[in-house]
Amino acid sequence: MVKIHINNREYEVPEDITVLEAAQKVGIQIPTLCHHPELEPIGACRVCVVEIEGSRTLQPACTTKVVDGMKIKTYSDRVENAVKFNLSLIMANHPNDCMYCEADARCELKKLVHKFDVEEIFPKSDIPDIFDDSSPSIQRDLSKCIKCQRCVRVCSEIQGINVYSMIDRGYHTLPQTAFDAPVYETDCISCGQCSYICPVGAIYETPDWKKVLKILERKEKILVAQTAPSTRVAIGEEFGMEPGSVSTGKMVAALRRLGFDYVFDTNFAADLTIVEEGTELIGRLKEGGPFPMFTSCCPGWINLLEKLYPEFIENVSSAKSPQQMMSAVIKSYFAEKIGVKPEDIIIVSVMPCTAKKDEIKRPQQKINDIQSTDYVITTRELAKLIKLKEINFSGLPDEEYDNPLGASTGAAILFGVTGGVMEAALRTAYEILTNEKLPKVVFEDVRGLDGVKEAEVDVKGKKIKIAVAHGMANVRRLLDDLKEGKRYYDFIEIMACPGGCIGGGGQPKSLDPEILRKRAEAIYSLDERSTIRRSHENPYIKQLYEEFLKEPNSHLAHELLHTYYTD
Ligand code: HC0
Ligand code: SF4
Repeated sequence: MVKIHINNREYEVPEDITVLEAAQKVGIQIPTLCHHPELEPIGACRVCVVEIEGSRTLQPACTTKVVDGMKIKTYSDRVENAVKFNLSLIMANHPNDCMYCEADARCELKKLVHKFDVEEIFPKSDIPDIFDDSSPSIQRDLSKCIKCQRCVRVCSEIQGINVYSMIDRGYHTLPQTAFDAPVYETDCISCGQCSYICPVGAIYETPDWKKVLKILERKEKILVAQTAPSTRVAIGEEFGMEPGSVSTGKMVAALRRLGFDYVFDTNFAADLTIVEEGTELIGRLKEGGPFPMFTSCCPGWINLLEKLYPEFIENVSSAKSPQQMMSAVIKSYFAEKIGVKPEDIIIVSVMPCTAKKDEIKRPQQKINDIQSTDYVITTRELAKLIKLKEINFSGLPDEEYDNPLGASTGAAILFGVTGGVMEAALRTAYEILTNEKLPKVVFEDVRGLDGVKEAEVDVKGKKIKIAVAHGMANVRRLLDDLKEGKRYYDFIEIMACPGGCIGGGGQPKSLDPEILRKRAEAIYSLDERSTIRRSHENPYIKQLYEEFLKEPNSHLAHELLHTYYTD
């Protein structure tokens, strides 16, 4: 520990942390822009400058380490003037079109400009005119870019993809793709982490909320919504609720107020996925491979597979993702039940993920030439629609999903967090393989936020080696080891985003370093509170097989619920 003074008060803080971290620990806020708790600090924006006794110049708090006896001032006329000056330099290259900006009230620059009452000292200059709408998942409007480099860093440090680098120097510098290629033509996997971390409106999810608003207002067809597992533990943050709050019932009520005729739960299809994918795993265990078998539900991972690791294509489960299984079931089984044609139904899914916008366009997932899911909006986009329609989210009653596609188990909710698909699959596979009840449903080894987790599961004497990886940089290290024969597993779960879907690129933005842990805890509490915790025990899944699909991996199940990948 070291003793330091901040604003004339003495504090004891751990050594080897930065001035910014020390200030945050003792409850003193220092403004930041380029800083993000998940990324290496670079001190680029100079908005976090502080006075340090003995130093002639102001120092960036994010890159300056504390030393014993250090005397720091986070607030003084000199600091305030410097922050204002640095913000007005940023404003000189930034348009004032906030009315049209996708960043909305989430814009970190706007908040600081208001807070510091920044005036425009410099005339506007050099605002680049680069707009990229090549991707179904993300759009880039570089006129808004403030050169914080968060997108560059998250794509390389956390995702290991390296789509962007800073091109040109000084005020002309911009995060660009190699040869200025449209982002969709690069190695981009559509994970949207760059849109999640962008402090302004320079990168954002492709705004499908506009199309959804139109179809809600026209109301020409039967409108069906489905909501992904992890949306319910995050959407409340958009309405000022504590991180980790569970708002399932309010989200369902809000979707009804918006005008959806039916609100179904993607969790139902997560249970269905477990039955289909678990059957596939059992088949491979009996027939001897191919191993490792990989999960297939994360579309960011499938993009990585097809673009950069095609040698593993035959290892990936053929099961479609729950989103796509759900829409296939809605436009077949459910359409039949209510006596309408599939083309009379519009399905909007609410996902924490931008890659899901890309997934629905996969040509091999069309059924009878019809796209299964019509639109995907992110958790952030749903919140925007709720705000636009002036629905009082926190005041809504808790409502239930519609049935038969609204009921799910504790296993299904686990899909929203890293390790959850594995845990859910093991609960079912173990019981089918052994014909015995699992002694304990919780698999601690696959829980937690470590980048790669591994375990050995004993299924009546047969040892199954499993691994779980999330955050693409971790995933790539694992895949590279597999390629070189350094590791062996039977079954591997992969999620592109840090933490799994709870950390998806379309989730509410947060600078809270604990955010993933809080959302994960909410997911585990939902599993604990469930009366049924094994996917194959979901009574509506049993009914779906009895009435329609007949049995897992049946011919019809293959037609509707399975797919293939291409390189
Ligand atoms: Fe996920 Fe999913 S769990 S990918 O993270 O499998 O997006 O939450 O909806 O499809 O169920 C995202 C979340 C889903 C799907 C499910 C899977
Ligand atoms: Fe990189 Fe993901 Fe952004 Fe694509 S969407 S540029 S892979 S962070």
